[in-house]
Amino acid sequence: MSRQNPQKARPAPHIILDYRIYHYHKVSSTNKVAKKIAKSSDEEKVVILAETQTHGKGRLGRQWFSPNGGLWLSLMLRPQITLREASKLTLIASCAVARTIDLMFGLKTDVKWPNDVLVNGKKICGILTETGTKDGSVEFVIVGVGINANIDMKSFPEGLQDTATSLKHELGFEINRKKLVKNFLQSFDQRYRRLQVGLWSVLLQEWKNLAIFLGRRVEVKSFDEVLVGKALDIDEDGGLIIRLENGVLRKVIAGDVTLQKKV
Ligand code: BT5
Repeated sequence: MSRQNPQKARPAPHIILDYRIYHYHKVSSTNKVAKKIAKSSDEEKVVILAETQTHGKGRLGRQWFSPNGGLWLSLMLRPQITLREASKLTLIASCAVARTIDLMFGLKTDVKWPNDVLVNGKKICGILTETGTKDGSVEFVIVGVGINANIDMKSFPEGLQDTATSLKHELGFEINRKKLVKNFLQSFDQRYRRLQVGLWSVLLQEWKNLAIFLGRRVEVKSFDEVLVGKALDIDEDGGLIIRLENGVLRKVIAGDVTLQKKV
């Protein structure tokens, strides 16, 4: 993959479909760079790609480990959606990553609500969707996608050794990241276009088909609450519906899901 040196001005873009891709050597966070562009221009379908991030972000202020060899990118889009619908972009991006990994490498992938793609039960990709609003309407959406591509297991911090994996580790060889970007963008764009023409229910069904935790007993940490119950469904807004042990149904809009062993 060709590299751009760090520089203040934007590097020359590569074009894939109608996305303009700006490839940086090192940034703090691709989401942060994409957000700056969103706020200072009326461009859209901009992709910020970086070889490494010094302050890669997860949800809720968590850190995202982003060494060389991974695929760290953010899509900046201006969809006609409400704030409540922004999570739909996380779900379609997860499907696009899962299908791309499956088609390119034959690896079986699962998705975990709300923003993970797993291989062999371990996190290979995380997605961070952020929105910018003006007068209550969505002005832009940043979909940040981190895929552990050519990363050696031994380079992951100790805390991630048991929960994370990489394509290199699963396959035993280094993959072509340029092809991965291209295939992911094609896959994402196909779904993004379907979303824009009202095919959300088809897209949601695709995501559900990849979600192995549905129908299983889960623990959900949501804000200050810990809920245990059966993960029943994902509703039209992308919220998780669980049936608690006392039979009560609850909808969760944000949180972390862990599969429980006992049924
Ligand atoms: C996420 O958050 O999974 C969202 C990750 C989004 C990263 C992309 S990279 C490009 C773009 N630019 C950014 O700055 N971010 C996006 P969350 O569900 O909160 O998970 C975060 C947790 O995952 C951390 O607290 C760690 O436990 C774990 N983690 C950190 N780095 C990881 C990695 N490389 N692989 C797997 N797990 C990781």
